[in-house]
Amino acid sequence: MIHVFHRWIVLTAVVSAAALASGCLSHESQNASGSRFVSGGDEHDRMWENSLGMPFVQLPGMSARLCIWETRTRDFKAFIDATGYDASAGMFSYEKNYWVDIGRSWRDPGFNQTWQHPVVGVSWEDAMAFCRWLTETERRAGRILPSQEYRLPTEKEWETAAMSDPENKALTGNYHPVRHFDEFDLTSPVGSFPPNQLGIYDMIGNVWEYCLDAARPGSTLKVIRGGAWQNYNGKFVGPDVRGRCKPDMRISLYGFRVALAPVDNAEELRARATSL
Ligand SMILES: [Ca+2]
Repeated sequence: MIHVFHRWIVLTAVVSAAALASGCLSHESQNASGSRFVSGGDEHDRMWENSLGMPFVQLPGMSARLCIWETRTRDFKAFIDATGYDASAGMFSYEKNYWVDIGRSWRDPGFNQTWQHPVVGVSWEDAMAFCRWLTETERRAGRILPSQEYRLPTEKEWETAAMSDPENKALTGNYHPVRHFDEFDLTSPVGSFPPNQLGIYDMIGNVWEYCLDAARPGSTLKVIRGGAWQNYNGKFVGPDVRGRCKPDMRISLYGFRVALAPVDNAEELRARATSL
């Protein structure tokens, strides 16, 4: 049984004052390093890829599959191109030591992103809209069954993925640029760091990841997990770190990861999430 000690980080408005004060963005460009699959043996055999080239693995003991990558800019662009969905307004970006809304969006979050980087500056609601579109698209194409759907992972699913590898609890991932723990000053292309034992990447850092669940009983706030590229220690980044956010919040620290699961399972979990 996985024991998780949740460290709460309140991120209801933007981010904590400490996190804001600690941030320092540069504007260096980054090249896509290419993504690495787990290859060979059982790990490779149980990988499944959807129409956008998003690979999924089965979560042990659960009915859901989870994408091994955070959702990329290329994935979100496919959604925008197909639907005309407007995710352009109200995004907070880090400008000269302040988090402000100066009209940036996921396309231009204030630093260079390739199509292989995780999308940032999209809200929980945007992520849910992406999942609904992908579900409808792949059902029509026969890629998934009518009894399956894409959605955000529940916390239980996210924790199963993040905590599956005790050795991977160490702070190996993309986080704070000033401390130079890693080679990336900002976001990194998905899959740039070693995967955990399930073959899943970037559960630690890079971007905070939305979960399906409400932050607490009766709350409209949503759960975010794992920390992001700007965070720098165990208080703000790691597989057991938990934060909360408004569902319409857009900021260049937040992104998301997608699960594919049976509809019945999703409805049950969604009902549980909204009734908490
Ligand atoms: Ca992450």
